[in-house]
Amino acid sequence: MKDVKACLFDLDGVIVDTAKYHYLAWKRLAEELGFEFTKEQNERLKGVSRMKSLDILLEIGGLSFDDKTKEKLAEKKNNWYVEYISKMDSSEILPGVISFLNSLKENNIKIALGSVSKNSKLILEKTGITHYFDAIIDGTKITHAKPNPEVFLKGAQELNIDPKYCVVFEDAQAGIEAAINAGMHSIGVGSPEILNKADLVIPSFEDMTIEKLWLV
Ligand code: B16
Ligand code: MG
Repeated sequence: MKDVKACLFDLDGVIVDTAKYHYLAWKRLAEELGFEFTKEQNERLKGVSRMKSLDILLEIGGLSFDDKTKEKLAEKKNNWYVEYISKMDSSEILPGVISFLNSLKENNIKIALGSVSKNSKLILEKTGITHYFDAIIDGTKITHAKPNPEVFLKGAQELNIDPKYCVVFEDAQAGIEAAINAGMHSIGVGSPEILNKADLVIPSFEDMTIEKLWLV
């Protein structure tokens, strides 16, 4: 599509690899609760909200708790996670991202964040890229998780751009579905097998150019 007016970016797995810090914090919680949590099992938590992630973790451990205890456990995990991401810096931005953001600016294409993470602003601040974003929609602004299109529709609304001129970058299947549900174009970042519903899949931003936006 030649007339792309905005690009909306997922955060974890697209701009930075915070999945490793989520994993460390969930693993620490699992160990405290007396069970093991593997890297393979962590795949199930990618792109999933914090409370839904906790439900999956507890299901893996064969445990169940009341809502109040679950809130406390999620808070404990989040405190550890925040401790890890507070040490992040610009070196953790995934390869090719900055150069692509710069070319969007040069081409007057708007930039928005569409992440379910409630810690998005802290991550953008620590990695020094907040100024690139014309709109930031994160977990604090939405009530429905992906594949619900809310996060991307709110982004387009804040930018005042029709969804049909928007392109979403996502690493999770649910995120690509959210883009489709929003009536937007999508580019998957990662494996074509997992992201088969996307209009185009790139292995990383090192392979991304403005011209590729015309292909979606
Ligand atoms: P928080 P994204 C998602 O970020 C992560 O992929 C997911 O693993 C995490 O549980 C979720 O954010 C919530 O994060 O606990 O920081 O609110 O991929 O939507 O950028
Ligand atoms: Mg993601």
